[in-house]
Amino acid sequence: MKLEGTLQHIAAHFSPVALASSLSAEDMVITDTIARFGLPIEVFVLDTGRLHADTLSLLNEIRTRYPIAFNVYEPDPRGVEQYVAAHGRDAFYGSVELRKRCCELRKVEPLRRALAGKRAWITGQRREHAASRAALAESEFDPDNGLHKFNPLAAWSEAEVWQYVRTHQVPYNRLYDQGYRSIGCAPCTRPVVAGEDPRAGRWWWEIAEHKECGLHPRKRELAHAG
Ligand code: ADX
Ligand code: SF4
Repeated sequence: MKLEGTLQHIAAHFSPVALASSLSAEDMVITDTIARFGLPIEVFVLDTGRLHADTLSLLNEIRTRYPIAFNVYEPDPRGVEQYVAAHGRDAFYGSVELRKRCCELRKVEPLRRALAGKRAWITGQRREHAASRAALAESEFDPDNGLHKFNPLAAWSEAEVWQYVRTHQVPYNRLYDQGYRSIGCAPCTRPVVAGEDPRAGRWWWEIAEHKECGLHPRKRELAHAG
């Protein structure tokens, strides 16, 4: 089924439903389809307070380009204040535990607020992104947040994403032109070199098996955390 058909089906059967957008090229493809077909799917962005300036300027750009509401969720300022006072703003470089606490504070808790009252959510994850996503389903139940989760681009290749971006002249994050292939928070993302996994630039100082932020926990990771 074409992307618009899949999204139409999701909107018809799982409303209220929302797209979680990190403004990645994948999320922009889904956003563009939602806007072109006028689909009743909300789009929200988790502004962690540590996003790149290019990501924030893309958010401004798409607000004028697309006639849809972009809801922005921010972390609880008191939680951030406490973390920074106790550990330092960039304490995530110090240990996996402090990195996960930062992600919990700046992404996972705001995600819970964004998903409150929803029947389903949509992400731009793809199987090719990383080994931890190789078995990603297009439709799954998200037991952590207690609702359905759709990954409509699960089977798409990177080339297909960029083909769509070019065909529909979709605005994209300029960091991709500088060698980034997966974009998260500024201090935790760097460009990758040819032959590296697309997400190798995320939390590059950690070993691969820790590299999920908690928005999309995998069984292997849950077992690890236990
Ligand atoms: S993650 O490890 O940060 O979750 P990635 O950057 O590969 O992974 O993003 C995968 C999907 O998670 C995105 O397509 C989007 O649906 C969601 N996502 C990630 N970061 C954000 C964010 N800051 N705001 C909203 N959604 C996000
Ligand atoms: Fe914090 Fe880095 Fe996680 Fe962003 S990606 S929430 S800065 S640890």
